[in-house]
Amino acid sequence: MQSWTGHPVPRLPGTGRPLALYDSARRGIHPTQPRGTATMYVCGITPYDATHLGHAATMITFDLINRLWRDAGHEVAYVQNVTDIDDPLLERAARDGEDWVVLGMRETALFREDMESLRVIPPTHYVGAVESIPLIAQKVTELLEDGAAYRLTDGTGDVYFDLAAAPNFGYESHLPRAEMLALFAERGGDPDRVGKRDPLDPLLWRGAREGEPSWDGGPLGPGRPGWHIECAVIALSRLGDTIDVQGGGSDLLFPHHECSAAHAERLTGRAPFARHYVHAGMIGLDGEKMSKSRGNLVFVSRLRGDGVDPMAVRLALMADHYRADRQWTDELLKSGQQRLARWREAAAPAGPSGMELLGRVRERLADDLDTPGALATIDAWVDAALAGSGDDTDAPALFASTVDALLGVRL
Ligand code: 5CA
Ligand code: ZN
Repeated sequence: MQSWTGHPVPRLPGTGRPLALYDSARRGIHPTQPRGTATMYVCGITPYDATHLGHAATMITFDLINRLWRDAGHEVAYVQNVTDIDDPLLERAARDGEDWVVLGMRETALFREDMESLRVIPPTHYVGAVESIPLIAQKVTELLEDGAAYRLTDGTGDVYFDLAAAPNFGYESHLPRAEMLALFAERGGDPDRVGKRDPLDPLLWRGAREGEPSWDGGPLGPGRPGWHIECAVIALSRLGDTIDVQGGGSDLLFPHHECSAAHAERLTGRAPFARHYVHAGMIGLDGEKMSKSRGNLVFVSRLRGDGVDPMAVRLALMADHYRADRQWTDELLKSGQQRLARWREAAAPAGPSGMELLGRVRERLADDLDTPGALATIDAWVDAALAGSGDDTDAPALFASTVDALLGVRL
C-alpha cells in the first residue's frame, strides 16, 4: 500500500544519550538498544471513519521515537498496517449502504493527508491486511501443521490459536485472567464461542460466510484473517523475528498485542517478539475515551478544514506525557496555538546558547519522551530570547531545526 509523503528532517550537531522507553512487559523504563537499523511496528487504523485526535496522538508518539532514533544516527525500519478488512469496516459500510472497499480507500487517503499535514514521518512500509492475506494464510497453515492451532468442527472453517502453545501468555499485559476475559469480550474476542479449547483462544482465520468478502486460503479454505495474526505476520515479514518496538494505543495492550506477540513467538520460536512494548495513553473528549463506537470524535481533517495549523495540534497533543490518558479540550488547542505563535516570534537575531538548548531537549525526550519537560525547556529559551538575553547568533536557527527534527514542529 502506498504511504504518504515525508518532509526532510534537519540533521542536528552531536548526539544525546540513547532513548529510554517504558516497556509494558517489564513494567519499567529501559534504554532502547537497536542493533544498527532500529525496527518498529505500529498498529495503524481500521479505515471506517476519519482520523481523530486519538489516532493523531498515538501516531505522533511513535513519530517521536522515529525522530529520536534517527537523531542518534540509526536507520529506522518502520512498519505500520491498515486493517482494511475487519468486522467494523463491513458493519459501517452496510449501515451506510456503501462499498466497504471504497470506504476503506477514502478513509485511508484522508489519514495519509492528515499524517502529512502533521509532519509524521511516513513508515518505510505501509501494509494493508488485504494485500497480506496470502502470507497470513500461509502462516496460519503453518500454525495448524505445527499443532499450535485447531479448526472448529462446526463446519464454519474457523481456525483458532491454541493458547496452550503459548506458555508465557500474559507476560506483556500482566492481567489477571478475569480481566483478560472481560477485555477479550469487549475488544472483538468471542470467549463464549462453542467448541473453543480455551475461551481466550484468538481467531486466526474466519471461514467464508454468506454475504461477506472472502479470499482463497489454500488448505484453510476460503475466508479472511483474524486481527492479531494480521499484525504479527506483517511485522515479521518486513522487520524480522525480533523487533525493537511494538507499539499502539493502550487499548491494544490486551488482547491485541499480547496475542500478536504469542503468534509471532510461536511462528519464529523466539521470544520476546519485541524488546519494548510501548503503549500511548487514550485521548478522550468530555470525560470519555475518543472512539468511533462512542462517536465522540474530533477529526484532524475537521480542524484543518477550520483553518487550524496542524503544528498547533501537534504541540497541543505533546503538551502532556504520551502515556497519560488525557482529554482534548478547546483550551488545550488554544494553548498549542499560543505556544506556536510565541515560538515563531522567537526567530530573533540572537538568544541563549542553542547547543545547550539542544542538549536539554534531547535529554528530556530520551527520558521516555518527556515532552512536557522538553516543551518547558524550549519555552524558557524562547522567553529569554524574546527578552533579549543571550548573544548566540546561531541559536535561533538551531532552535528552529531542533524543534523541527526532534518534535516535528515546523516553525
Ligand atoms: N487497526 C487496529 C490496529 S491493528 C486499530 O486499533 N485501529 S484504530 O483505528 O482503532 O486505531 C488506530 C491506532 O490509534 C491504534 O494504535 C489505536 O491504539 C490508536 N487509538 C485509537 N483510539 C485512540 C484514542 N482515543 N487515543 C489514543 N490512541 C487511540
Ligand atoms: Zn495491530
